[in-house]
Amino acid sequence: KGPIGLQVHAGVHQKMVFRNLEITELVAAKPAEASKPNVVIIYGDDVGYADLGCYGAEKIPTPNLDKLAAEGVRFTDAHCAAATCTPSRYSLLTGEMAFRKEGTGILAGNAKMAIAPEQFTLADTFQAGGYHTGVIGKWHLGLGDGKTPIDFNGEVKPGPLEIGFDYCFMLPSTNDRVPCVYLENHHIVNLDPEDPITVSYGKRIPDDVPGTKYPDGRDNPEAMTYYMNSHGHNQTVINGIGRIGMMKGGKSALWDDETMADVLVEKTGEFIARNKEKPFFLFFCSQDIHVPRTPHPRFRGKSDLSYRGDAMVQLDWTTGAIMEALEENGIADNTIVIFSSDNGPVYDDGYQDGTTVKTSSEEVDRGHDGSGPYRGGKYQIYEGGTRVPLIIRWPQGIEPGVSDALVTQVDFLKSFANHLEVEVPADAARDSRDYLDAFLGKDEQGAEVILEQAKSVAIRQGPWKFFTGEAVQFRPKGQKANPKEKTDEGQLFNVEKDLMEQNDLTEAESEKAAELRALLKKYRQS
Ligand code: NG6
Ligand code: CA
Repeated sequence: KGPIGLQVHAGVHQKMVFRNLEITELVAAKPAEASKPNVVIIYGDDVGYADLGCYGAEKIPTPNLDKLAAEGVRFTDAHCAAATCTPSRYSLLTGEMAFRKEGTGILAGNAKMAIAPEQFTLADTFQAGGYHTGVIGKWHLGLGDGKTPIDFNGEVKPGPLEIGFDYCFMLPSTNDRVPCVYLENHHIVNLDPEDPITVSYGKRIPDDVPGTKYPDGRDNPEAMTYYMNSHGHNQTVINGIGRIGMMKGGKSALWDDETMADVLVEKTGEFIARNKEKPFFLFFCSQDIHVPRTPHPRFRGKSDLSYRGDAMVQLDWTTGAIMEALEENGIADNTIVIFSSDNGPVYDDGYQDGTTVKTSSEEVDRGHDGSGPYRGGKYQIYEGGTRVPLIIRWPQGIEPGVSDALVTQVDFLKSFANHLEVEVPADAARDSRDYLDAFLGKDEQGAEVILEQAKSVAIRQGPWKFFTGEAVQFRPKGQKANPKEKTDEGQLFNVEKDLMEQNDLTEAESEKAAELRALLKKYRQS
């Protein structure tokens, strides 16, 4: 039984009935109680462990994030579920590791929704707990049912509203993929019906209506005036930036890359003001610092790096602006604010944006290493791929501090569900466990084991880490594979003593290796 007398354990049917109950009315007049703090997740994109000052960055000023950390718990061994975006977000929202489900790899901009409407999600958890729920920013989890093509000119669904969110304002996919327009609830914002959108991944779109097609970087590289691509990203050119995928039409609806952070912050301010009287859950997904990095001109030159560092300064500003909105509405102290990232850092991810890269497996930008002392980054099974910043601030419920507890975002769902006394359907969220005490800084231990996904899957247990197979999912042009990065026998590292995962201990610690091999196999098959 939930706190307001509702049960949500019998799957689809009950869930639908539950959704039809118009939960917003039930709780509308009730301000958030201590037992029901608002929850805001500020989710960075490709933000590495050491891209924040409070995690060691020296070339990127992040005063707002540092303040958040000083007032909350800063985690040193927190993980996203996967080393790329779609699987990581899938796992956070469903409490299930993405390797268990097809169609959860990096998705195209017209891919079908990775989460099925009948799946129970983190958003459902909050709805069932009497919260109003919203998602603002980058989505990248697909849209539509896959049976009929997504109709970007009509009702775009199923989408977030069909999996537990009451409101959405978002980029349908990513900032480097078409369509380059905002979606609010079921409709593209500012779309002129006389200029419909066509989207294609694969086949070129015929240029049959004069004036509706954008340049294609493959025919007109000179159109890529913002900066050139380095790999991929040379199809439709919008705002001088080459994108992945083809699009025509929708001119009046196009986003402006440099004001994206401002737009998302504005929408967030409105969401917070609208919902300040009721408990709410907001999943705020910044496009920063994913490519193309296009910080507003007021942030240019504000880091000692280039676009990448400046985009991080913009994300820090965004965080400060969201905190300010909570303050202005008088709810900052009873809001759990969570800052984290969907995967580790990457430097050249497809554009020549001035991020300097040393072509080895350990990349750095002008001496700035976004994964700090850890090995690797985005696309990689090494710690840099999934060990990300995690800061949780909640003045009414958390003592500030630093925690070395081992935690993973896949555990958010059950942790909040138990806190809100929401029953999760038996077959849902099977990788999620209740570690709320660890998230609130009250348990220094955290999880006994966690899984980390890249191309393969790794298991972490205390200082130990074991994985088999290919360690690196994608290498930028010019980066050679190191034969040691692929092993069928598996590799065992002690990530506390050997932060750079250099000394494979499968032989020296053969018992531990055998134990973890068996445990990993069990998890993968369960
Ligand atoms: C890759 C893109 C990369 C980025 C990534 C997804 C190329 C060559 N590379 O396929 O630029 O978009 O997908 O990033 O196109 S993520 O953070 O959303 O997972
Ligand atoms: Ca990402």
